[in-house]
Order: sequence, then structure tokens, then C-alpha cells
Amino acid sequence: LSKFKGIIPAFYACYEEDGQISQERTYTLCDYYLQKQVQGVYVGGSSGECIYHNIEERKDVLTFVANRLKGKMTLIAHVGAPSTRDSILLAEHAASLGYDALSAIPPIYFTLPDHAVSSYWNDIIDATPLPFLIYNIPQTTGYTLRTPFYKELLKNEKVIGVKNSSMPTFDIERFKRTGGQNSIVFNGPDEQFVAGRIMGADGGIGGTYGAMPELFLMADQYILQGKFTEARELQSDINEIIVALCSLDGSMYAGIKEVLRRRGVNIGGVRLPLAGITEQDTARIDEIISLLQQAESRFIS
Ligand code: HMN
Repeated sequence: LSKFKGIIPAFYACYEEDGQISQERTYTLCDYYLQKQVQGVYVGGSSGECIYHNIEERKDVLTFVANRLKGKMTLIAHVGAPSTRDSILLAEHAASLGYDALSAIPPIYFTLPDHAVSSYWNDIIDATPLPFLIYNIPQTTGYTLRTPFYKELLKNEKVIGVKNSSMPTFDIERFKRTGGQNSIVFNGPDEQFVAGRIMGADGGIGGTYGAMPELFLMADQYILQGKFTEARELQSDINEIIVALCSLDGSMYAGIKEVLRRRGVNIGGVRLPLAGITEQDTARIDEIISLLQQAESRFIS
């Protein structure tokens, strides 16, 4: 399980100018993460705009990332989809490409009872030999993973842990306690990465890491070294950047992609209905870049 820790950026969707999934730009983003020396990538999740892709597109993204990064870092495939059938197709595809683990949100749209949620996850798990990370993200799915139910799910030994995006860090402590030291918990909310790590998370999977991988890698180092004051101060600088990204007129992902583009990593825009950046955002992006530079010069030697 040692490959499931550290800083794992949630991989962004990479598009051509006409909005098609871009193989070349996906490779560009892969190379950027290789160079930054992150632990791994989480492919096809919320930040990967999976909800706006058809199954063929999602398979393509999984393929492109594996082509470039297989054997070089930890690869986790998010295979959550509206139907079990589609999730299984994605899971089989990820397994054939050599992904290290699968992950999925609970069923979306209809509110289903726990036994149906359990069947959904277990059907995906049964489809391949890969380990599985539950993805708890109540703010987008409307479904909250409860500790007793998590305990039930852990009876399937392929369930290795949970990527937890609920806001209370208390949940991280409870999931870690429930699963024990041989289970994995990933922190989801980037705004409290440091707190999540202190409460027991083994690492983080995050949607804003791509804009500032060095800062999150340093925050993780501070935790490992017990430098909690530095970690807290760095988290506070990171949060200034996240708050600025979240207050753009366009979507946060459009803002992150603009930051990356200005830093030489062009992965295109976002897919509608996500909003692109607006004219007013241009000045705000300048501010975000200067916040990034300040934090980097303060914390990265
Ligand atoms: C993913 O699945 O792509 C992300 O890792 C999800 C992740 O937990 C993000 N949450 C949401 O998008 C709701 C956060 O990293 C989030 O982007 C960040 O905390 C900024 O609010």
C-alpha cells in the first residue's frame, strides 16, 4: 500500500482548441507531473470533468495517461459513472492498462439505499483484480458515507480505503480509525490538506494541486518532518490562492488551466456547461500568479 500516499493531483481534462479530448495535451500534462515528481495521478474524477465525457472519451483519457506514465508513478482510475454497466467497462479498461487502483463515487441522481450503493461498488470491484478506493464526496453526490457502512464495505478485502472530500476532518480520523493502519485515507478538500494529514490522512488527492504542485509537496514534507507551524503558514498561503481561484467569474478549473497556460503548460479550456474565464478574470489571474510567486519564494528554496 506504500504507493498510496503523498501528493496525487486530480488529473485535468485536456482539450484541443475545438474542445475534443487532446492526446498531445494529455501528454503535456503527464510530463509536467513527472517533472514535478508527484506521487501519482487520479484520472477521470471531478477535476477530470468525467461527468461531461462519454465512455469512449473517458477510455481514451485513461489510455493516454497510461501510455505516458505507467510504471513511473501511481495511477488511480476513477470509474464512477451513472450506470454500473459503464463503470464496469471503464474498470475493465483501466485494469487492462495496468492501473494501480480503481475508485468511484457512489451512484448519482437517484437517491439509492445503502444495499444498492454497496452492490454498485462491489460490482465494480468484482470486475477486476484491482484494489479499490471509495470516493466520498457528499457536496456533489448528495450521498454521505457513514462509518458503520464503511466498516461493512471494508469486509471486501479489495477495498483499501477512501478518498474523502467531505469537509469535516473528523471524518478522516473516523475512517482511518475504522479501517486501521492497513487502510488508506486520502484528504479531498485542498483547503485543509494540512489538517487532514494531521488527523490521519496518508496523503491527498486534490483538484488544485496542478496549479501549485510544489506548494503541496512542501506542505506534505513539513508534515512528515513534524514542522507544523510551517505547514500551517503554507496552508494559509495556499488558501489565499484557492479562494482567489474559486472567486473567478469562470469556473475554478478554467482559472487553473489559464494559470497553467501562462506557465507554459497549455491543456486547453473547459467543457460546457463549465464556464470559461471572462475578461474580468484576466486581472484576477494576474493576482493569482503573483500570490503563487510569493508563496513559492517564501516556501520553496
Ligand atoms: C477530483 O475528484 O477530481 C478531486 O480530487 C476532488 C477534490 O476533492 C476537489 N473537490 C471538489 O472538486 C468538490 C478538491 O480538491 C477541490 O477542488 C479543492 O478543495 C478546491 O475547493
